[in-house]
Amino acid sequence: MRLHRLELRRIGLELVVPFRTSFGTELHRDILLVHVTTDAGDGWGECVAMSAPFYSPEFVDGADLAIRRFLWPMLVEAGDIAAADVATILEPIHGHPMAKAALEMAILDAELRASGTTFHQLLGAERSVIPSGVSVGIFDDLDELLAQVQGYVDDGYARIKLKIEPGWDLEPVRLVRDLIGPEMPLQVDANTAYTRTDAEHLCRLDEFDLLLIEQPLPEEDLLGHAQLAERSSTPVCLDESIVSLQTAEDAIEMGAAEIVNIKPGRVGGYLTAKRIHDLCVARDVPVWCGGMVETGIGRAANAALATLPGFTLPGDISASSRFYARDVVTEPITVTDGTVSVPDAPGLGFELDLEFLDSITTSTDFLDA
Ligand code: SMG
Ligand code: MG
Repeated sequence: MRLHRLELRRIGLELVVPFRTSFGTELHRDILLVHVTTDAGDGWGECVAMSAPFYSPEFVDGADLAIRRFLWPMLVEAGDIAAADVATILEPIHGHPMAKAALEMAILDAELRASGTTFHQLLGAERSVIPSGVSVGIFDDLDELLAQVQGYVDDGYARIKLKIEPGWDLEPVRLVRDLIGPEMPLQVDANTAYTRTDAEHLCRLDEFDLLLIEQPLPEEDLLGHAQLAERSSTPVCLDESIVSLQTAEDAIEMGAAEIVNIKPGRVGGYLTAKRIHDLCVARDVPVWCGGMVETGIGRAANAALATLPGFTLPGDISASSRFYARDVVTEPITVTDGTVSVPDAPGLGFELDLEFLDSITTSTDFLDA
């Protein structure tokens, strides 16, 4: 297809509750949406870069600039392209996977809509529902944490993930395990907050029968994760460290990733995410789909991705209402009996609520091809 125009649209959304992790607190989201118009129709993508570079080096203003200055011009220059070509065309640009992923996503959405195909049909997956997990932030006090967790249990989520950091780990995990009982799947995510010297302390989490511990150490520290994986009976899962197919392969080879969290934005797009899935299946490494506090745009695509057979663990694909009072899509993501239904509309699976979208738009800019 030939690209005609790119719309860069920024929207502002408030979270229903502050979301605190080991690297900061999110209260308000400044989200970049990209909308491509092509000779075959149009499509939308959501950039998962956060406002500030605390989760990864990318941030929303930087992604916006990278798209304007480099990525969009390269795609235009390439002429007649398919979604499957995007990653290769953009390969000369180092980094910026979230910016690249947003563009690939919009082009993929346009391509699928044009052919009347759903994303999960393209993937060839057979499930129509996927298990839904919820990610729970850090709180000032334990009672507040327990009240939130109880609320999510009542909502029917299939698994709970607790954010941890030094000083907020063994005690909250113990109390939540007591609250939810021994059967309910529970996991933790440190977002790189520990160091190798904490290995002995982290092994004390073993008694809580966790599904996994996610990214305890800095993203570059593959060896430290491999050493921890040797010592601890809780499986070590990598999130921030997995930035490409290559890093996934190396981490698995080194024993640093017993489980992989796949986030399409972090690896440069949904098509690379699928390749990482395939690699993990071949290596017998379980995967699950991570979340970046997406709107229903990103969540719809994530739900389709998670229908692939290697996604054997519940993902961070919670209901729209987990973070947002109102979603930008006409059919918000909902959780029923611990599952999310995979959207069935052509394209990535969402329809936008344009009236609402306009009301939360903070800026719009157009780039012609
Ligand atoms: O989208 O449900 C969600 C949030 C899941 O915890 C989540 N994401 O490290 O996995 C992670 C974090 C990254 C974003 S935190 C602002
Ligand atoms: Mg994580």
